[in-house]
Amino acid sequence: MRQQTLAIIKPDAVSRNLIGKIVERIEAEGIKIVAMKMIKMTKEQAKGFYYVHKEKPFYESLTDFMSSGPCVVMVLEGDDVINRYRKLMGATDPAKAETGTIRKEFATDVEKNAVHGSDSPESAEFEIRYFFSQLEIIN
Ligand code: DAT
Ligand code: MG
Repeated sequence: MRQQTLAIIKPDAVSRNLIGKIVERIEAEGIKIVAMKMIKMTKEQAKGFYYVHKEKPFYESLTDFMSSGPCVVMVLEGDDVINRYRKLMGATDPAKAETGTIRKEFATDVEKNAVHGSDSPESAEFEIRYFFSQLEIIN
């Protein structure tokens, strides 16, 4: 089933000049990038994006990190792309991520974990709309 998902190259990966390497991994998987831009979130914008985690102990630290520098946000498209991209990213904690995944290769720790990907069709819809207008997505 053709789907879209929201992907983010997080500030740790952007600051370490890993944009190209991560984009290469996505394209090598046969996943299409249908929207892409660089942004720097404010603390409030990061809190809005991660509102589902607002009760978590790491919410403050996570939203400080996500607003600490530029990110690359992308809309990815393909068959079953939500699960396929989650698999390509690897586990949230890079210490537990499988060999060959983006997080295993590029993430520093459970917070500075290089990339984000939506985890369901509902979150993908919310997250894509959070960053992109319809005009910015190629169809
Ligand atoms: P994912 O990004 O794999 O979907 P998540 O939705 O559970 O993971 O958490 C969102 C982000 O919050 C995650 O990418 C990094 C941070 N995070 C998650 N668990 C954490 C923890 N135990 N300590 C610190 N940061 C954490
Ligand atoms: Mg998540």
